[in-house]
Amino acid sequence: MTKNTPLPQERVETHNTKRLDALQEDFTALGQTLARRGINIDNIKNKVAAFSVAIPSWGLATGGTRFGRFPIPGEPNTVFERVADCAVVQQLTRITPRVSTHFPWDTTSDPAALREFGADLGLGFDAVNSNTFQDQPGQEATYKFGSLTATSAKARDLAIAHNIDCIEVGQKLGAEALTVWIGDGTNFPGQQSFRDSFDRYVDAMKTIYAALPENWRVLMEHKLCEPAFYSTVIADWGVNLMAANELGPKAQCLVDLGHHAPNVNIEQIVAMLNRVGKLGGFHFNDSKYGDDDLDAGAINPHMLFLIFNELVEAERTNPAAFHPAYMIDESHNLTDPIESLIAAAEAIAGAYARALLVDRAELKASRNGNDVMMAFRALRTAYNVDVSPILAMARVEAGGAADPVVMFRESGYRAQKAAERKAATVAAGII
Ligand SMILES: [Mn+2]
Repeated sequence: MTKNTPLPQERVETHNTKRLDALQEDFTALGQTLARRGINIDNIKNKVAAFSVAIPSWGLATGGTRFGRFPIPGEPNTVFERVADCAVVQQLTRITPRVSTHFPWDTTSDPAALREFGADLGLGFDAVNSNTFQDQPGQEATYKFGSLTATSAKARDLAIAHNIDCIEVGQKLGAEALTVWIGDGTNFPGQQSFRDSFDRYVDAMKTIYAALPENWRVLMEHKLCEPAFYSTVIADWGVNLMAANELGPKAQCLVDLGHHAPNVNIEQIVAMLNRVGKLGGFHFNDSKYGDDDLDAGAINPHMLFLIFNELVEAERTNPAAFHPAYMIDESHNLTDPIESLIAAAEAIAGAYARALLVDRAELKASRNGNDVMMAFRALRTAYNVDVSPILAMARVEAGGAADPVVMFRESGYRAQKAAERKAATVAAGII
């Protein structure tokens, strides 16, 4: 239990008390259904209770597109306010105990105080994210034509130094990983040599890699396109894996669900990266067209399930080597970010719970016997289960809310913050 909760915990208890009888009934009924399949519902609930996913500090403010942004009253303006909002998500869901920070957006003069502020609210700090995709005021060299892959040695050195700074701040926060995503690429055929750009990336990353503390990892995130639209230096998992292999064991690949070409089989990528020990982590979101950063599970919950099916299988195959960093990476343009993060955390945990319900023995036997329909049914039977009573029971037992979005609305938190916090400035669209 945390020392401080952003919402009065008694209100959560009152909310839960009203819903406990119905929840117990639903949980018992589902337990009986699962027992007929030889599954102990408490085992699944315990695994779900042990599951966690980090939330990104930047996900607490209203997102936007290059066409504009529509801030809501009461959204956070400082990293401390963002962490405070993260604590609300954690209090109500109990599966988001860590915050992933982003620099320089989260720069503070006192990282130790930020760490203490988080700890007081029951929050730790996950991977730190560097930002070399935009120039900062007064920056000595521009990233306009690239950062870690720039032809300008000055720009490369600046980008390297920034990543090393991120590691140092991350250590003060108690983080153990650096996430690197670069926007580097080209918009015109001929603009740069694909090969030289990649060489410069690997060279730059070697310096960053050498600065990693012993217990740290660097998570390298690929992305097909945007902001560069002709070519991207780290465009796909194959190129990313090449780089990670050149760097060493502490370099792993990060899979953001929106960073692939349409219809790419992401669950297969998961299986292959895990096979070579390079599956570093995930950025969960959903997409319809590209890097849409829509809420996880909102568009294609089945894909999320299939990804977790691979993750559960990977963990069973080699539990000692399995520790992917999970983070939600969404842009909340229309909803209250706290509500979206709550819903996403639930969708992610739900996909995990369903994947735990897959009859692995049946699946394996069907595969070996080339019984295609039964192999498919092993997955589909698990996917069709409504696991919400398991999620709710795990949450309530941990002190979270039976219905976290409703509880959040009942709390009046946003209205209270709207009165306390200064209004965010409206960001004009830049097309
Ligand atoms: Mn991402």
